[in-house]
Amino acid sequence: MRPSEAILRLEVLPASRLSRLAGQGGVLGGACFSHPAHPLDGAELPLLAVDMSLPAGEEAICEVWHSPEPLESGRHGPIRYRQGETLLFGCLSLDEAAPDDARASLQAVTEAAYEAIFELLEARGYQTVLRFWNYFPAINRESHGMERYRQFNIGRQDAFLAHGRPIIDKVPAACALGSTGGGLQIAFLAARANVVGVENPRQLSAYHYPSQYGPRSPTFARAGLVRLGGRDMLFVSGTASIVGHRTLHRGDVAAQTRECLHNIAAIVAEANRQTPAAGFRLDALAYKVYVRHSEDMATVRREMTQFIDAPVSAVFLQADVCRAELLVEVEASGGHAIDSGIARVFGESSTRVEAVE
Ligand code: 3EB
Repeated sequence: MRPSEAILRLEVLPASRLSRLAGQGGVLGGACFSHPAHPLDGAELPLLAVDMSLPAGEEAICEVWHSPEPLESGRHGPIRYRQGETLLFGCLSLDEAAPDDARASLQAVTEAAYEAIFELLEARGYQTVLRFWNYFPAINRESHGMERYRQFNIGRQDAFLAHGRPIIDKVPAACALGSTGGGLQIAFLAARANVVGVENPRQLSAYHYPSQYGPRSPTFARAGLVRLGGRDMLFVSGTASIVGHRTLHRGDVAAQTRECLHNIAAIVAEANRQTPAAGFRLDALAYKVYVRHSEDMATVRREMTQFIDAPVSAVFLQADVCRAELLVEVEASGGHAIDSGIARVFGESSTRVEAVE
């Protein structure tokens, strides 16, 4: 199967080449990252413009999801979405406004955002989410006597509960990172298919974290496993230097990067144990790497190069991670087609990578 025919394909491209997508069918949607946020004119497509810095000298970059299914666009409240027969991609940006009750504004806007998403998915007959991406500014700042990431966790969990969704075991893969500016931004990929949650034997499931990390445990699985168009696909959540529920290697970004990758390797092994025929491999995944301090980019890239030891697609971004002592977080996905026509390849800074089948 050529990548253009794969039921789902991830393309990583510079924002300057986005316009060439406009006349092209088959775009579900995606997200672009730059500082400041890149103005996106193709408003017809659900493309999220996220204010997030890249390594010095790198161009604004976009992740775009493609599907060959006949697609149609729609809006539901604040959500822009595009769907085919089996896949739906949506995104929204909401400004924080003080609610008319005692809730923190981020908690309230998060709950409203997730409620809108679940309403849309219920209306369109998409019950399963493969992946959520959550971005909002000042993720580690305190207000209302609580860190904002913890406020976000309350709002997210309340929306799951309000829609009768489970908050343990059968929960979607996700990530939550601090953007440089803008409101709450969420992107999601949903499917008309059964998704199986994958947990990491090295880590306590996040939905069982003890209350020292906040009054509500975060509602996400370590990974989601799905079979679509005859292919097994894996969506690995943001993964950090956490073993059990504890942060390891405080202040040591190289060791934290290695721990992240050990965790992803454990998740991949667990996914392969659950679906032996899938044969997921670390060197066949596409990565997104969030580094807290831009001066640590080179160290993180070096550690990833040594660990993975193969050219893979990897987007590096500067972002705050959801525990103040975490310096790096890595997410990944695989099993879908990957077309990384750009740079961000280990070892070299601008090599063309062939589409991975
Ligand atoms: C962790 O393992 C690191 O709240 O959606 C990773 C992935 C993290 C997703 C989320 C948070 C989330 O707890 C943080």
